[in-house]
Amino acid sequence: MADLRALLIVLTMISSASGRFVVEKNGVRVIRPEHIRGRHEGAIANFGVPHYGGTMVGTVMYPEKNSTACDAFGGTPFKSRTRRPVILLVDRGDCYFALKAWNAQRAGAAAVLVADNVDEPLLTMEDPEDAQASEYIEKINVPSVLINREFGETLKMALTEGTDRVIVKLDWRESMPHPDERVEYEFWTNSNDECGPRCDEQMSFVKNFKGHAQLLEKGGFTQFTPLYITWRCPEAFKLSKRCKSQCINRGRYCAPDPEHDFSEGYEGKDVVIENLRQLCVHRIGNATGRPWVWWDFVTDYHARCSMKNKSSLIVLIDKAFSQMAQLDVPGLPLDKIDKCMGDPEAGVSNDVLKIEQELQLGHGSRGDITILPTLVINNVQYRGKLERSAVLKAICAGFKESTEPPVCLSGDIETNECLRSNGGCWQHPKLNITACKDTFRGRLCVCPIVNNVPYQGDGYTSCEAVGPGRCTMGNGGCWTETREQTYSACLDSELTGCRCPKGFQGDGYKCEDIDECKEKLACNCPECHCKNKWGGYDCNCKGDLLYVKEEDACIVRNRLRFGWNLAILELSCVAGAGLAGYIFYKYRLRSYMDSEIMAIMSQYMPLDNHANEIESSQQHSTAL
Ligand SMILES: *[C@@H]1O[C@H](CO)[C@@H](O)[C@H](O)[C@H]1NC(C)=O
Ligand SMILES: *[C@@H]1O[C@H](CO)[C@@H](O)[C@H](O)[C@H]1NC(C)=O
Ligand SMILES: *[C@@H]1O[C@H](CO)[C@@H](O)[C@H](O)[C@H]1NC(C)=O
Ligand SMILES: CC(=O)N[C@H]1CO[C@H](CO)[C@@H](O)[C@@H]1O
Repeated sequence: MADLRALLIVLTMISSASGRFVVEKNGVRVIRPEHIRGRHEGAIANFGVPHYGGTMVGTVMYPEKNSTACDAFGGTPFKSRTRRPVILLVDRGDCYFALKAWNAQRAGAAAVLVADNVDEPLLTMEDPEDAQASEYIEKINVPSVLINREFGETLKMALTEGTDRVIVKLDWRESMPHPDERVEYEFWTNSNDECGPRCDEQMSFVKNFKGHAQLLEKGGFTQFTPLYITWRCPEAFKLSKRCKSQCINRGRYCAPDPEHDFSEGYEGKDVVIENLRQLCVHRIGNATGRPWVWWDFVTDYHARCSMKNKSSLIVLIDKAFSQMAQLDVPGLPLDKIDKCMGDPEAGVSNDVLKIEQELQLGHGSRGDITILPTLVINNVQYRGKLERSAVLKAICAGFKESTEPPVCLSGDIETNECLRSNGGCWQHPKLNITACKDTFRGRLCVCPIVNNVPYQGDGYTSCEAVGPGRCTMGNGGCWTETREQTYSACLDSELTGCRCPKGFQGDGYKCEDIDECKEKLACNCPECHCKNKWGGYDCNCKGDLLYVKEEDACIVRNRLRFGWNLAILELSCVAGAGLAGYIFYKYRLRSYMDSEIMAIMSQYMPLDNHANEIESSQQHSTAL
């Protein structure tokens, strides 16, 4: 990105002489092999997309040839056998850092580790200011991390030993502070839009991010502040032509001439004035409870009068501004904005710009602002490309967990990592079911729950439906086949696993018909004739014999008929005996009852004729 220190034309920066620059870091933890386990640090590159708030576990690979990754590898030679993402380790040197990342990404890497080639503290890998490079820089989507030489050597050593895979976990969860439910962020920018690819990138970011920024601001989720860098004219040059053309308020607030040519087009002081105007729009908007008008104003301003149009004049800008203010940002009090801007020719300091210059100096963990544009989120400088979804991801990572606004959980900032080789995650071979989950914290490989049926597994190489209903989900991953009949290796009565049904053999994921005849499992008798069929067998007996499956033998049909007769005879005997028993029982019961009743009756009356008395007593009791 534009190094402001290099752009100086007599102007001096407000920052301290050393230009305290903070190297933003992420964790790199070695998980395997055992003997080099441990936590290290890496410096986040200022290109690509760091997975702020997330982690990535991957297999480390190191190119055998061209280990500096300065030449395209050709094809995608780096594929992990385990489907885990590949983290490509490359050496520093010979070409731009960004080119290494680009070559690695094209070769199939999901992240890049650049090993330093000298012993020194970690530094931030910048993208080059190079028209050719800008073509691929914007296409870099993988995160890049610089690690120190010693750690690089350790990894390479472990790789050459080759006994175990080298697995590391890149961790950006602590790279972005996330203390509470509001994110404060600042955008250090410049109204100058004539600095080549950098300015184009900046402008397209503002345009593309506007929607999200306003949504977050209106919902009270964020507090956004645009900030503008200004320079100071050294005392000795205050009256020089250079300072007069680049500064306002008598050398107090300056900006380098956009074309580096004082006789042509825009002058530095035009840039400062436009910066001031944009600042005042934010200040006044903020004071009236609508800080988001800044986004409208800046995009409108850019659409209507680009500094690229050399024939535009300040007058035109002013005109466009008033039009804009009336049409698109209704109610923005112009007089207040004029008052805020003050008189650029005055020999006194401007309240707004004075504060800006003070803020330019680093405070706390943030460090000085020395590159433009710079985004500062929760007082930490953002690293990575200035692109809508990458930035939104970083902002979302700045919320205390589970307080993220809905926009962070929407598909809008999905990393789309699942679109590329399914993010290295498990995928159902037939159904549209995947373990890849896109989130703003990066893609996760987690076994899904589909139609209330949970899948279990490592998410990378395997997921299996478990529990009731699992057989409805692609037959629980088990074998099934239909010919004349359907057979399945998924049993609803079991919560996991597959088992080949009777008549088949295999592991349950693949089942094959058992040839019962050949294996001599059935139909073994000398008179038997065996014929295998899918899922079973047919067995016939020679001549008039009949096959009895239970006994696996052939028997004479007559014997069977005789058997039947015997059975019928037996049955009728049993039935006859039963009937006789019943009659006998009935008779006994009746006589017993009669004698009982008579015994009771005789206690109340003298009985002459037993039979008659019973009859009358029965009538009597009926009448009662
Ligand atoms: C914007 O307004 C809020 C409160 O309304 C205030 O805390 C904040 O400092 C203001 N920002 C600027 C840049 O003036
Ligand atoms: C540049 O500004 C002039 C004057 O307003 C205008 O006529 C012209 O269309 C502009 N050109 C571009 C490319 O915007
Ligand atoms: C697969 O499922 C996802 C969501 O569940 C859906 O968006 C996508 O269109 C499906 N793809 C196919 C090929 O059915
Ligand atoms: C810079 C460099 O070493 N390039 C080499 C990359 O690998 C190919 C062969 O695979 C060589 O031909 C290049 O010289």
